[in-house]
Amino acid sequence: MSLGFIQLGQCGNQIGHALFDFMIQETQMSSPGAQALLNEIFFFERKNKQIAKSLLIDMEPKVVERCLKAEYYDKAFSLTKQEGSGNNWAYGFNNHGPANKNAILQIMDTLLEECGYLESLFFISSLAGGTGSGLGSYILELMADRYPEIELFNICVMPHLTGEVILQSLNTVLTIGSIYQHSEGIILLQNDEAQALCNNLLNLKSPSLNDINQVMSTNLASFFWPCLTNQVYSTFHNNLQYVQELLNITNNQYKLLQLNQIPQLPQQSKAFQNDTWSALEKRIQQMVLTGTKEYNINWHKKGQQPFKQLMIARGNDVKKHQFNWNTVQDEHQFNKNEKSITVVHNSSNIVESLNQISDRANQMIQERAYLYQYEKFGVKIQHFQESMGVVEGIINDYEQLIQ
Ligand SMILES: Nc1nc2c(ncn2[C@@H]2O[C@H](COP(=O)(O)OP(=O)(O)OP(=O)(O)O)[C@@H](O)[C@H]2O)c(=O)[nH]1
Ligand SMILES: [Mg+2]
Repeated sequence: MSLGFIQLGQCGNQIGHALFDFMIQETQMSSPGAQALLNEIFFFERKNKQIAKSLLIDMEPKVVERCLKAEYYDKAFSLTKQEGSGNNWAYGFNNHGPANKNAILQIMDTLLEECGYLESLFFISSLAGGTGSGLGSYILELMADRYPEIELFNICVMPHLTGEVILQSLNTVLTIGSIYQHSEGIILLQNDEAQALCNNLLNLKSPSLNDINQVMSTNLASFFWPCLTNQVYSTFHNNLQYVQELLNITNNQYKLLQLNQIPQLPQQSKAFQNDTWSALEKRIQQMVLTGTKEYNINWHKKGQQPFKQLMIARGNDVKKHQFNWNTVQDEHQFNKNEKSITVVHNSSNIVESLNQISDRANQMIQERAYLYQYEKFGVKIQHFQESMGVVEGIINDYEQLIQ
């Protein structure tokens, strides 16, 4: 098993960096088996050094330079320029894309040569900026065409819905409109949710971007962390077949995935965790069914079964519990939690935030607000209308699932 990443733009690079940092830290508390699997799946070895199978791409140098201070990243797998995309999808896609196409293919070829093969590539970026969203969409298309044998997935950060960047809804619609065709699955992370989680569960009154990234990267790592089936030192096996598992919960029509992990506790409270497996299981299932979070679980609503889901339970005595949903089990106490559960789910409750974004974008398109900034870089009104069509189609498909 071999998984690669492409970290794009400010957000993608910061979250990718936090993810790799977290996984390396977690190895200090894990079995030799998990370490061996982690090294095989996410790193390759060069001269006794572990190097992350990750490309670092941004059109500004600052964030990538900071990432490269970590010893597991290699400068040869990075690409930066001096000018970002100014929160403009069109500039990222139509200018930075073609201008950097050959350089990107070259670093990808070098990565493949060094690590042998990749089963899958995960693109990490925000939906609202210009580089991660626009250049990211361009590279996804390029990879789909050039490396059809690699399964492509996205990890996308949705903007705060209160609106921080004026162009965010337009960029989001253009990105989803573009990547939905080529991506096998899109894991959506929400800035608003991560922030509320910091406020309500981690006692962080005004969380920094770093705190938010910590939450997001830990949640991602709870999916990516290997699960051991075989403890015999020479024959470690991972029973989490990432790509297959994700393909099992998506299809051509339904590709939007959400990630929940419980419990979310401040470090100092972890020693006092006394949840039973059935209590944790009940909580996370109710969260998934009702689209609520650990800090506001709705126990009164019956909720809606997800289209499909994957559950991963980690911790003490996990194999003694009979889970209702099909569950991958691992005895590792992930992130110092005695017990924890992660669910990756494909659910219709995603339409709420999607509707908000699409309404705002629709209004801007109707009023032709800011569209001239995109026209300058080759994205015309028809392109917006097509992307809106894709997004409305997705919303419509998910609404069909609601009973
Ligand atoms: N969670 C999280 N969100 C971020 C981070 N950095 C930026 N964002 C969000 O990402 C969006 C802006 O996108 P960026 O990733 O900064 O943009 P970019 O891809 O670098 O593109 P340009 O700067 O326009 O070239 C906003 O919604 C920010 O809230 C981060 O480190 N973590
Ligand atoms: Mg940027």
